[in-house]
Amino acid sequence: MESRLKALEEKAKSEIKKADSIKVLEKARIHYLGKKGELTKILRGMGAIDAAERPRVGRIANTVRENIENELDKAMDAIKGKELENRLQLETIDVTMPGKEIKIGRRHPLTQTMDDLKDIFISMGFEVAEGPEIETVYYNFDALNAPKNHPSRDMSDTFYINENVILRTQTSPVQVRVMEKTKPPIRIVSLGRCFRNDTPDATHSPMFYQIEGLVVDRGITMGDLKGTLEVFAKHFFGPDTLIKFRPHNFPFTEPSAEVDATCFKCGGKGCGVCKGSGWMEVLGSGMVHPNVLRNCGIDPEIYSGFAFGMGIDRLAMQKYGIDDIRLLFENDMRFIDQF
Ligand code: 2NM
Repeated sequence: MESRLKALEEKAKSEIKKADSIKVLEKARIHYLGKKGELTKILRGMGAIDAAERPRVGRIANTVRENIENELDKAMDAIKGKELENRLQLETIDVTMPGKEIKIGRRHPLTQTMDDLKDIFISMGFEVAEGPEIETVYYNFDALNAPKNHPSRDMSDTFYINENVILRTQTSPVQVRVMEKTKPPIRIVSLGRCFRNDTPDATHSPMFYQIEGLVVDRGITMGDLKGTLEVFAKHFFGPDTLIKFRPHNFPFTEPSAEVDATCFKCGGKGCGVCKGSGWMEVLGSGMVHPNVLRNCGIDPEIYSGFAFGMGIDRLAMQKYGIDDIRLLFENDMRFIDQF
């Protein structure tokens, strides 16, 4: 029995030495020392040997068990150390490697322009009003004093959903809605999408952005209009900007004027942006027509007002030197990333 125990110890030790994983070691532990393992099998034969011999053989058996356990623990430590080393090697981070670029979004040039416009007009005491993009013919045309035969009302110019419902062609219906339910003083700007049945080219898009402003109170004059637009132009295009009024005609204002600003690029000397004239056409404006006030329940004998409107796309194009409106709506990151 003694020799069988010694042989078992040698066999176990050599097997443990060859083990290269924790799993193999666990198997060996069960195989040699487990409840139904090799050592137990040998010890079952204890009954057959001399009672006097038993304590000695028992001690040898214990030593064999301890020796095998020690070998197993040593081997386990070694393998764990090696596995840790391997993992450290595999998971090493090279801090000198260039990092992965995380793309951060930015505001679209139109959004930037709208935020600038809102800041300027809010600083002058205006509030921002909103309204639907799908409008009725009444709010888009009739209430604004547009005659029934006005060319802008034609199917070829405006997107009709049905006889009475259209995609708004300007944001003035928002002003009408505010005037209907607000007693003056009124000071609002409305910004948003508008739609016209235009074939896209460098300067036309069937969907575009407008900002319109409206002030209604007692004693509002063309002087207030001019002062307001001058402050706007200096803030938006630069402090040396001058503006000039040219007579024009709109159904919703009387008198009406188009407004030019000195070219922000050349300051009025004449350049490519202003096509040599020194001036850029920037907006339309006028004194709100008495019929429009009346349509909205405001007495034109007591109140007067001014209004103006401009294309936000055009302003953004002038400011950022963009020569094709379609670029604004293609969502090409190579373009948008430049602003
Ligand atoms: C423009 C030009 C001139 C305008 C008029 C009104 C309203 F509702 F008060 F009648 N809102 N916006 C207006 C006036 C718009 O856009 C070129």
